[in-house]
Amino acid sequence: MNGQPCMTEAGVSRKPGVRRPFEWATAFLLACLLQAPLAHGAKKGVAVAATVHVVTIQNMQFVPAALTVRPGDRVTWVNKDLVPHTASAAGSQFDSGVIAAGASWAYTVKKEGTLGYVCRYHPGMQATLMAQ
Ligand SMILES: [Cu+2]
Repeated sequence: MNGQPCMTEAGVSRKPGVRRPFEWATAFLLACLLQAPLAHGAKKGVAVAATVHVVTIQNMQFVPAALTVRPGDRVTWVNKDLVPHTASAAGSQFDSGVIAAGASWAYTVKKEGTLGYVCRYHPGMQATLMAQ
């Protein structure tokens, strides 16, 4: 019984002051929310959920050796070895050129499909990019 008047008082004393800014904020938010889908939805379409993936080149290996991505995703190869490597697609869809020791190279996946790639200097280094 004691608690109730207290809570009511707190509630009453808060509401008149706080309510108005809240309503303004709500109005602003609504305005933004209403505009955002129109502006973004129309333009972006496919590329909404683009992800950044990292393939580490270490100990003469691509890690992970098999990576699943989506068209629009970005893949960055980071060379952590002490020698240069490349990431060169078998069908020449992409080719990093030389990725120096400590350097990196990024590629944006264009379309669906499975791409095998190798290091041109070390043909034993093989990996796969699966875009689906
Ligand atoms: Cu290599």
